[in-house]
Amino acid sequence: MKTMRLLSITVSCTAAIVALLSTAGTAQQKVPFRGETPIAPSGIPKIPLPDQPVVYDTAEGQRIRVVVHASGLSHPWSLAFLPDGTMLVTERDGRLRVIRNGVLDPKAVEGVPTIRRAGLSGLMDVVLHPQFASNNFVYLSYAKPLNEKESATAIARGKWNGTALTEVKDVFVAPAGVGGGARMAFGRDGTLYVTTGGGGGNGPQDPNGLGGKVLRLKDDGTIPPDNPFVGKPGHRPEIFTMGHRSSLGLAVHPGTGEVWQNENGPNGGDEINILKPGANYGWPIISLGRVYAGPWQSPSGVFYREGFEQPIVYWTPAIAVSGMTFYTGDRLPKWKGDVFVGSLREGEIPGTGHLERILFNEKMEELRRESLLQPLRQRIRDVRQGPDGLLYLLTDEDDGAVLRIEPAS
Ligand SMILES: [Ca+2]
Repeated sequence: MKTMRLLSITVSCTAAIVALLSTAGTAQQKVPFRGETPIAPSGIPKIPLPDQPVVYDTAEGQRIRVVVHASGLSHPWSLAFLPDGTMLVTERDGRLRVIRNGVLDPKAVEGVPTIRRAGLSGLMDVVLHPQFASNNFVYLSYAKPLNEKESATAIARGKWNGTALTEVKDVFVAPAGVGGGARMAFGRDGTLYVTTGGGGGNGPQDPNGLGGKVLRLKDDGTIPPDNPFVGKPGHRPEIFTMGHRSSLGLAVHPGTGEVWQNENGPNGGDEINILKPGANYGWPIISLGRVYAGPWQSPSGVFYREGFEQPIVYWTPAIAVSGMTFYTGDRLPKWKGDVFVGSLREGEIPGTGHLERILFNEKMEELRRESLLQPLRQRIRDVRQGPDGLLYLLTDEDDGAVLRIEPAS
């Protein structure tokens, strides 16, 4: 009798839960889509950057002051510091700009190749040769128009003469159609690492194509003989790692010399990876995120498969990772050794870009993660350490700026 009553209570409870779930199911908000992607909501308005420095308390007790170092840039993408402290900044539309002592030169640098602006790519990264002091080489990554319709990721190298780039030539041009974010970094051995976007489809898993890869080149654009796939049939010898979606950050660990890369998932599944020669990082077979329309990217929610590397850090929801740097300076001592990553927007919501700080232990396992500068509501495209030991950020906006983070006390 008692059992019967218990059973009947269980049955009615179950019925109630089922009823509740189905009500909840029909009560979800319907949001507008463009194709397979929900249209981003616009409820958080843009706000101008403050005209006075802003002071923030942060988690480790590192009190900071955020200063607008320079403004008037159009969608700045990357920056590089010359030995004398002069800053070179790329603008996505194809201009290279100079900032001296916080003053933006109104004239763009001459010598930049013709780029094609498409989607979010155009003129992208700027890096100096490791021996810049003696050879003055500056490298630019960009979307190169090949003909009226086609373009490809290219790397141009020129000589900085103090005001302009001279003797500019392409040292590398990818096959037509290879595009996306082209971040560059020189490794300790003097080789140049370059990211390529994965595009749609299975390209990142194709060892005979250059989309969705990290490439490793010599400083003249030729192929280092010790690249992992040199001499392997059906494999492009430029490839260092594969299985990447949309890489926007690349930085060399100051202690180990390993190359760290970050990439964007779609709706979640942003990653930081440590690159190992010849390794496969999984896209689009495995991912820790969802596709924009909702389902998991990995079939049946399989997040791990033999033969694929897993990230050391991941984000779900996505923060739209961008530029990345290790902080090694003394001016912000409580942040020494931490990784900083720019965020363009969080959780698919515009107006939520910020800077993330990640604290690791000695084994490079994550201990803490902090979101910084959210009140500014800026898309943070890049973050770099200046020769003065301060952090410099780029905001990816129509009226883009260089922000400086300095100690507040
Ligand atoms: Ca991955």
